[in-house]
Amino acid sequence: MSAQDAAQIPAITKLNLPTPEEYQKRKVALISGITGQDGSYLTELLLDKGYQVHGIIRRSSSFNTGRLHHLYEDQHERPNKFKLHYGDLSDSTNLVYIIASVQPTEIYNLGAQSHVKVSFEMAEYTGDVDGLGTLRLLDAVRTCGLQNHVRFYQASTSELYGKVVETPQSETTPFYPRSPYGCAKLYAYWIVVNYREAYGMFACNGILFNHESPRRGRTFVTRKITRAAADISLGKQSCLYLGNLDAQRDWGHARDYVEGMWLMLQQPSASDYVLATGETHPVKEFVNKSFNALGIQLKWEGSGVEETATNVATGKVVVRVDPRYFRPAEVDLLLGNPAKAERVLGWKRKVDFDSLVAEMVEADLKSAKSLVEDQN
Ligand code: NDP
Ligand code: GDR
Repeated sequence: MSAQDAAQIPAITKLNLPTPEEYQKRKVALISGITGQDGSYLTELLLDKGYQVHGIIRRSSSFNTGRLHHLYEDQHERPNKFKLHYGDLSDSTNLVYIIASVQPTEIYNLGAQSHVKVSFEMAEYTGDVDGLGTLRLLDAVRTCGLQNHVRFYQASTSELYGKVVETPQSETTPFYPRSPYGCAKLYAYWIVVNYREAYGMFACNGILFNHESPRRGRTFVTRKITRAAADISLGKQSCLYLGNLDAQRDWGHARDYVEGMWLMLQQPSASDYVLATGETHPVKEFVNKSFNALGIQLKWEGSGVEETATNVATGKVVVRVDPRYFRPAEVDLLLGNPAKAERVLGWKRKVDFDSLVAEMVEADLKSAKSLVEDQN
């Protein structure tokens, strides 16, 4: 048996496929995690580029398509361009069914339990969805006989670096994850590399450093800060409680990063790339900049769990530390080196740290004001 024969598993769905080159001429994307921050920006990008976009959404008793609302309405005008399918990364049969019916040319695996702190409380679930979920999606591609036809993007993460081994962190920096989330994503990273090497799949890891936006989930630190700062400036909230203020992150804008994801799948061959800004900032700096953007100057006092920030104008304490938000193991410092992506993909982030903070604060102030108006 040749190595190529050994790599084949029987395709349960007999598709009448053209050659990979012919197949790739169609532009059909399938996105897991389409309802998340990155999913919504990526959908906009791909629709603008003329793709037909399919997304996997979870059934929920509450509304989970808010970030897609503006695109979904458009669907009535372009019904063949954008379609959502119920599914879950824990359900293999469902993934096979979706891939067989959509026949995507590109798959973006963005679906994940993506909160690091939550992963300590839901470790097994996070391992199942973030780690094994990636395997299920890759195997669904093979089961459909599409392993030579589909291009696959995996949402890998700077959390793989975890404990600081070297900075700046690049594609060659050793991994040392520090959470169940990081460990699950480590499995996903390597299974992507393995399927590329074993089966010749066009599969890429984008090792993305933190990226934020006004659409960022509300429990991640940046959005938690900008929302609270806006509410405090309007007198709707008195104090913001945070965990580790000294952690340093390399924060970029999500819209810039989804462009890098797409670029990775347009290359002649598959590889792994870091996307980062090359700058790092402590959480405390994000707090200061957010309040400053609203005209509030802070005075910091104390240290550790006793540390507080007072609004200089009012004398009121507006930021306190709550150990509830500390993690059992922390990632102290992330600083990425995006040189490979800049050189090979021609990718460069456009939005800098100050503009990111300003955009997020402005958006949260606007929505806080409109809520106040609605209540009046
Ligand atoms: P979000 O948390 O905003 O979105 C996560 C998405 O995954 C949501 O659509 C969510 O659905 C979906 N999801 C969760 N569980 C499942 C499941 N069991 N099956 C299918 N879908 C599921 O994350 P981001 O958009 O910020 O990040 C996108 C990806 O990139 C994630 O994999 C994340 O781990 C990774 N990443 C993010 C970085 C960042 O800074 N944002 C940096 C590096 C990597 P629902 O809306 O129903 O909850
Ligand atoms: P992170 O993002 O863990 O880097 O993962 P998060 O915004 O949650 O934390 C960043 C840093 O801020 C510290 N922190 C707090 N964090 C939260 N969420 N809430 C707080 O109150 C708080 N106070 C301080 C944290 O300890 C941490 O050091 C994000 C996610 O998007 C992952 O999916 C992604 O893989 C990585 O970024 C890259």
